[in-house]
Amino acid sequence: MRLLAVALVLLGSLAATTPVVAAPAAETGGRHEVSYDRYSLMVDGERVMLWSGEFHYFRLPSPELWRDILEKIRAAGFTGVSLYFHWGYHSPSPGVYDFTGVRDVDRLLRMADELGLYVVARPGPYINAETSGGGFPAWLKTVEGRARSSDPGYRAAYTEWLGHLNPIIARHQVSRGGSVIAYNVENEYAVNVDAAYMEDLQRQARDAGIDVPIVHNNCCGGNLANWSSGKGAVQIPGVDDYPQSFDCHNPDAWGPWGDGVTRRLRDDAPVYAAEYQAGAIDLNNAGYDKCRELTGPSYMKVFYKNNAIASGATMFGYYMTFGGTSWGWLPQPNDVYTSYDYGSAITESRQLTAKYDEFKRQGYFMTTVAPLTKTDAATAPVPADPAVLARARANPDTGTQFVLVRQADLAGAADLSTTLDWTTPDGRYQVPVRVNGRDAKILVAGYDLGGQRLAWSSSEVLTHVTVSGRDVAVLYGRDGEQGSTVLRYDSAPTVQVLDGEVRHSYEDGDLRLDYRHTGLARVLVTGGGRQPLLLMLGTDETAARFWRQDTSAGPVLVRGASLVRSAEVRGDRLALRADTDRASDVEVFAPVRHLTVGGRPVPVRRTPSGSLLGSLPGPEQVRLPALTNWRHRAEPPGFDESGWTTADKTTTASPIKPKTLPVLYADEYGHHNGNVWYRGRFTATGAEKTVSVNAITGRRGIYLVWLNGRYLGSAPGGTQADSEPVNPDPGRGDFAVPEGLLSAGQQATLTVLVENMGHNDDWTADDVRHKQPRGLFGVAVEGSTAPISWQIRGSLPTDGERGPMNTGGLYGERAGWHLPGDGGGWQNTPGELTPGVSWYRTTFRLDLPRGHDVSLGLRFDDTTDRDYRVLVFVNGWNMGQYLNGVGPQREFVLPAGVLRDHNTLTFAVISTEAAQGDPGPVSLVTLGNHRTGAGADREPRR
Ligand code: IPT
Repeated sequence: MRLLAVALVLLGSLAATTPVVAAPAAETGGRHEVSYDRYSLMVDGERVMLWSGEFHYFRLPSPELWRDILEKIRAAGFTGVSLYFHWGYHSPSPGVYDFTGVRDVDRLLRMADELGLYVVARPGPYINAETSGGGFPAWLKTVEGRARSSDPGYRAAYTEWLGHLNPIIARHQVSRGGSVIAYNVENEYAVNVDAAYMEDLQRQARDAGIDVPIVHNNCCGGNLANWSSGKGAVQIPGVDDYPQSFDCHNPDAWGPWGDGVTRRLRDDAPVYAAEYQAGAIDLNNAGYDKCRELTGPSYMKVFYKNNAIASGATMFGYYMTFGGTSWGWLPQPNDVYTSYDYGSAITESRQLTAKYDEFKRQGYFMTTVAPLTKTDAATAPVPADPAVLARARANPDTGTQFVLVRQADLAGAADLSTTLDWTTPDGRYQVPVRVNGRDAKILVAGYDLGGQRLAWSSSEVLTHVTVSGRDVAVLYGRDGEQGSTVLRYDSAPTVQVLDGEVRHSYEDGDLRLDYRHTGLARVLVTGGGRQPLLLMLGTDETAARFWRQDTSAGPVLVRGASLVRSAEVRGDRLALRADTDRASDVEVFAPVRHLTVGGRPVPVRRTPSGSLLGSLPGPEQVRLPALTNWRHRAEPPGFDESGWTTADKTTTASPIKPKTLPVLYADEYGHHNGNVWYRGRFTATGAEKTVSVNAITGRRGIYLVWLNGRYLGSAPGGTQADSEPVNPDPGRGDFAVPEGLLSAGQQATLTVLVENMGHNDDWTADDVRHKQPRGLFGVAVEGSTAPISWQIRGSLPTDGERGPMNTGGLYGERAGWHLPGDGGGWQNTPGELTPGVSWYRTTFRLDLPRGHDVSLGLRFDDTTDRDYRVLVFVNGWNMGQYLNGVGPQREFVLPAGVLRDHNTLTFAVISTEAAQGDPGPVSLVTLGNHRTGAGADREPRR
């Protein structure tokens, strides 16, 4: 009986830890085995804390800057990135796929490999992500069969996509020497679920050689399908959690959507916080700074730490870590506008924020303290004050304990101080703790910190490294708060306080340090039967000035610089690639005697701390040109050119049928992005009274109407974002026919310009939402029964290197007016705003300091009373749409790569009215300026 039980337990644990991949040993060159159990993922049997940040390559059309973002993510202590892949971004039309240039995801995965960042690959086919169609190509709207199901029409379509993408992902798996450690099928597939479809996605992945664990991000808890068991189940089901919701107008909110504790969904797999809120979409036009406040450091402290200890999760994906730009026609218009900054830790202009610092504090801890990768819930020490809540986990092998302290009332605002009666692995202690409102701490006890034994500390651990046989550790606490740390020694060690005020005492093997957190205190402990320890005791701020980087000689610490991208030990020299946004000290804790930064030697001296200290120059000033010499050109409203397509379809795959025939949905005629021109001809009777138009554009879209060349007016387009009830009369506009404009028997020409702001997503997996049309939905001329014969002219399928989502169907776009190169026809006379489309352009030269990373934006400063909108083209790249007087966005980030030394800036301006003057004033602005080591020699990690 007993034997059997033991055997079963063994079997159970074997099954759970059996590698998912059994790479033959002979072939392993750079290959590694990925496995997992209920605690964590493992690579070659070693536990991994997958602390990853979400990044969307498609929101940064500049591959060289992908590396910048990935380096910033890694430098914050993340061990991984979570990457959506966007089907529609790669596929202009059925059967056509492009993985080159800004769509070169092989290059993206290569970068992650080189940087040693694990990747959770998330290829959809559906991704949501507030992008047009939720990542579906718009041509899918014309495919029969319900999307996100096993319907054959849809299956054929996504089989194409996965057929292209899966092999790319497969060759970058950890099991093949790359860094893809998990594969995410579908996205929050929780309603209208179809298990056969989930199975097929997994089968296709396996058939393509995907052998890493398959995961899913389950939505919203509750009783929705979560794919943890039964048909279609995945190996590691995760949970998406957005406890702060998305109301950025209310940045003081505190968990309106719950306490964000990630549920365990399977006993044999790690707890996976697949998408954990790290910012917010700006649903209600509050501006992203407010979203950054809503999800700021206090929220991160309380919710992230609470979750880590309450759930024991070891797999995390923070959504978003860098949001980026929904350039071109990438936005899903019902939720977002051009900027997808997301209030994230790294801004849209690639700047590091206070949230980045908090990520770093938590990330360094999570990824330094290895016992965190295997913990069970444990009995927590009892705080003397019940208003303080303690929660604990412990590592069953090392005994190390992790105690979360926060206020029992999650929203509590008092400043509480109390004592924990804490039975640690090293004895029972009365540990003083303080938890202010909206703060939380994870305290550690019984931890082998390098060569030291940390009995407990009321300060938090940032990180520690061992340099030349000496431990260097950084602990921190809130500025002004008391802290105590107890370390164990065989005999009384020698304690030297090098900096700050730290009291120390030794009794029964315990070295106790007491101090107030302020600045950066330094204590050197030698003797006592252990290797030396340099202990630095900082505040949130001073702790965040440290950078930890791995080198071939082990991890090193750097203090100072605004970013340390990488570090390499070469003989007795440390080579850093680092940035500065001001002149600053640089201090390194590394087994070296010399320092170079960005390839240049930096004079250093040895400090009493045993570190090397030098100084780094700040950046030079940036001078930007004024934008002058604008030229102008009117777009012909297309009343009489030829080459239009006849629009005469009478059926559509969309479940939403048009109000009048023919079907005028732009997608039916292959025009999937941007503006579309329509021309309808009919024989007039002279009795026409009103032209009634229905057009669907998505939120904030408009359409303009002309009759026989006379401008009749404009109206907001419909959105139809909701599935139920379907609005029968979307985007309705009634335009009076001017007296005498039409005469009996003569041909009348109705011209309509309809904006397509992007496609609905398919969150509800029911087609009613995502197959909602764009373009004209119905047209009726009151007082006439004459048939209207329609023609349409819209976007070309793709704009070469800029891809399928860059360019719409304006006349000027089709003619290439948005592209660099003059082409003739531009006038020096300033343009007035006239109803319809007019084009403006200028050129400018940038002379930015070399060796600097300057982030630039374009700023609109007009008053908001005139009704116009601007498509911003930089060297042909559509960097977004400025809506004068609508929404909060006035600045558009222009990434290097799109920007060059010589630039052509072109505006397509759509105005609904005649108004004085052009869209002025517009200027270039500096959004960040760093002297950078980005371009210095890099050395691949693996
Ligand atoms: C979750 C999606 O998975 C993700 O793609 C993105 O849309 C995110 O939300 C919001 O930015 S959906 C969840 C909020 C129900």
